[in-house]
Amino acid sequence: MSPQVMGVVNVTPDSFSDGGRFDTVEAAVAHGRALLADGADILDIGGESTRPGATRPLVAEEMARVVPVIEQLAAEGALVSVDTMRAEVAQAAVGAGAGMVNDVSGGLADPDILRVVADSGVDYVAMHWRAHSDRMSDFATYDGPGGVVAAVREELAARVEAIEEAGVAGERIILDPGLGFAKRPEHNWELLRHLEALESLGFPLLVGASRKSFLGRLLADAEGNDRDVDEREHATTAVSVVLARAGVWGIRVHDVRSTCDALRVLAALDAAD
Ligand code: PMM
Repeated sequence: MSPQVMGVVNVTPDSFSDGGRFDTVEAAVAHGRALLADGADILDIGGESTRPGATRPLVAEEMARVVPVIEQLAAEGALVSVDTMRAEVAQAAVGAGAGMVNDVSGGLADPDILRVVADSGVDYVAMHWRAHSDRMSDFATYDGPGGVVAAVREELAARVEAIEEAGVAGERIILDPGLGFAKRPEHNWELLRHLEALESLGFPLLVGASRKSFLGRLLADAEGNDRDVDEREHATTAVSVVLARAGVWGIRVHDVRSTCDALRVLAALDAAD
């Protein structure tokens, strides 16, 4: 099966890849519609930037950014996910029509979010996470046996236990390795190379590599300057092909069209068997 494509709508002034571009309700809604037209299956609406070093918005600020956008797009029939670590924001988002909570902290930042998810019965993305963005680079150490792959697997398994204990049904859980979150470039590559180790946990996998710094590093120029965030799209599409071939459930991207095109190439190839 072709993976679900999750299109990103960051309603933030400061996200690393698209900060400030869609920070009014009108602009964010228009962007969401454009992503749907490009083939997105899910729209992921976020009001907090998690770029390395980012500081956190106030709860009220985050809520004011995402709720009107979710309300509008959900009313138009879109499957909407809210990208938040906060229970209060998740609650308001679900009230506004979100059918999925995408929590980059997997319930660690605000454990009450699990109760909101359990009570509302929506889908829940639990990403691998160790610390907030202003400190996460201090936690990018994976020295145990099996390195980053074993550590991420084990830490996600522990989150699944806590999430289920909080009353969230197993069939609602989606796991995400959290590329770039407390991870250096080599950690991201290792995870991408060994997704089967995470798939063996028995849950659908969502992966977000789109425009991330490890791609900027990969494509650095001769002087060692990372490739600009706006010029990482071809590499992002290449990763989408890798992810689809690895059998992931979902791919989180900013440019939906290029990934959907790549998935259509793969589907045509498979149909020629
Ligand atoms: N990455 C970002 C934000 N939210 N959510 C999930 N589930 N997985 C990710 O990899 C992820 C995420 C990074 O920020 P961006 O929206 O600016 O790319």
